[in-house]
Amino acid sequence: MGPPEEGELRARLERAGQPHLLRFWAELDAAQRDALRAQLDAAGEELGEHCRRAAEACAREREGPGGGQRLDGRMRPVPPEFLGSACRSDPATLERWEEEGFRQISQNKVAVLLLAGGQGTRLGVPFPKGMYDVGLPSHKTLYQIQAERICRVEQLAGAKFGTPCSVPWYIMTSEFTLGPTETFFREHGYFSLDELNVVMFEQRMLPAVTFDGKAILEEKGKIAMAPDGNGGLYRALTDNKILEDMERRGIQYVHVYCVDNILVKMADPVFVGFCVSKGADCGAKVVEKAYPAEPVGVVCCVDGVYQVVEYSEISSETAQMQNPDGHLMYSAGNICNHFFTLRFLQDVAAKFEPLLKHHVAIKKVPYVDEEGILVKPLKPNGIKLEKFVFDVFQFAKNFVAFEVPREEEFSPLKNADTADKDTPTTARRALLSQHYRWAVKAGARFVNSSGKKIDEKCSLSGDEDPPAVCEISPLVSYFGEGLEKSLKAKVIPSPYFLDKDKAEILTHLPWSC
Ligand code: UD2
Repeated sequence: MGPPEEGELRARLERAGQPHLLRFWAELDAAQRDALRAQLDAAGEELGEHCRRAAEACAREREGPGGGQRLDGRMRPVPPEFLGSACRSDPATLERWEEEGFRQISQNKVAVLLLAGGQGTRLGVPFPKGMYDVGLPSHKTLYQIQAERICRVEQLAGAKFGTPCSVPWYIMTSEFTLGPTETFFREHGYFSLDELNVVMFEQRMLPAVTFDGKAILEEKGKIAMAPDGNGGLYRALTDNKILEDMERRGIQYVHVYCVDNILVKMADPVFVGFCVSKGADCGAKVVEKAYPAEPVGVVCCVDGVYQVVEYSEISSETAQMQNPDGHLMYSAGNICNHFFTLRFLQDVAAKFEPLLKHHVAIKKVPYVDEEGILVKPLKPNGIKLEKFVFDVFQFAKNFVAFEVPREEEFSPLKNADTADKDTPTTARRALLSQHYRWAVKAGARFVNSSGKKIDEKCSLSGDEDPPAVCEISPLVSYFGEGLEKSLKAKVIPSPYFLDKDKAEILTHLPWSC
């Protein structure tokens, strides 16, 4: 069937309450008309319904957090029996979980899935966040760091169980990020990973809508579109037959994570082992929230089912509630690191995805006015509807949460360096502080460029730079393991980059101080 004729298109848009989308039709050339037609065809008969739903959801949202239905009275913290902890468990238990995780990895049953379809508007760069270089000595990007961690965890699991293994890397992109991400990986030779184990796929886009329910034209012949949220994952898994691909490879467990956490532990054996040992179908890593208004969701129970109440949807009174010991009552901060069994993802795709609600994001959306002139609004004017990846927790039969230490596992890159928090500077500092701690623990000592001893500092606050700079390649160490061999009793000139090929050739300076 050919493209709908103009008359039919007009009639369809009239029915959907969106005739303004053809306002500039007469001025468009053939290619522009084709492109607009293609956008309208992709939006299909659901366009009118989508716009109505967006306007209604936005009106509800403006009544207060949680869409006017206050969650406060219905929320409960995660009960302790469903909350494991890497911070409070004894070493033998942690070792048991780690061993279990490595076993599953060595049997090729674990995959990682990166959510990389976001636009990174707050960071303000015109390329995908994964391509960002936070200014480490090596100048590695987030994508490279992640690729190398996968490589290392494969090596560790393989060595432990005496069998080569692989951890496939699924990367969900969007119209904004797919092209540049593909090119970047190709140009970097997939960072030495097997290209066949890196699977990129694309999530859907949805039209941005005005407060009165009209789709927005960002150009005379182009509707403003935005990715459908990281919960768009579940439709994208079906659209792109990703679950079939996982099944073919024998994957049983999937570690889903977001692109911007520089400390993310890909396929973390301890987390995977914990979830598998508990028989969980769904799990979330959490850190203790740093302060009530921190922009992380809170893992909790609402009406008896697990969910994340997003930072934009919790009231400030609830966020500030404290336990008798002075800790925040809702302190299980979501760090967007989730565990799912393949079986659970299959159930979500088959049964539950349509039940996921849309969340409203109110944004500044550039548009062309009635004269066709581009306007960049100073105030929010548009609604984007998004699904959230964690909204499937409610369908889990056995949900668990796992608390990890923030300084080892969470430092997200959200904002440009003009902000105070979650910036390139704070991400770089978090990684270099972690590597400094590892190096000192392994027995290294540091000198500055004039050979003068740098005094050791073991407890570093998140706001300060480590006294010496020592970046350690993920290809050398994944979580601080195995460094004694290279670093014990060595004197390292700061700044230093411990790379795979340099692991054995450190300086042996005598103490000169
Ligand atoms: C996310 C969590 C929040 C908290 C925080 C910690 C969600 C919905 N919120 O908030 O609870 O844990 O992270 O850092 O998970 N993405 C897509 N497609 C989209 C939109 C986003 O793939 O359509 C990806 C994005 O590329 C990123 C991740 O999802 O990797 C999180 O997105 P975000 O940075 O917009 O989420 P944020 O910081 O508001």
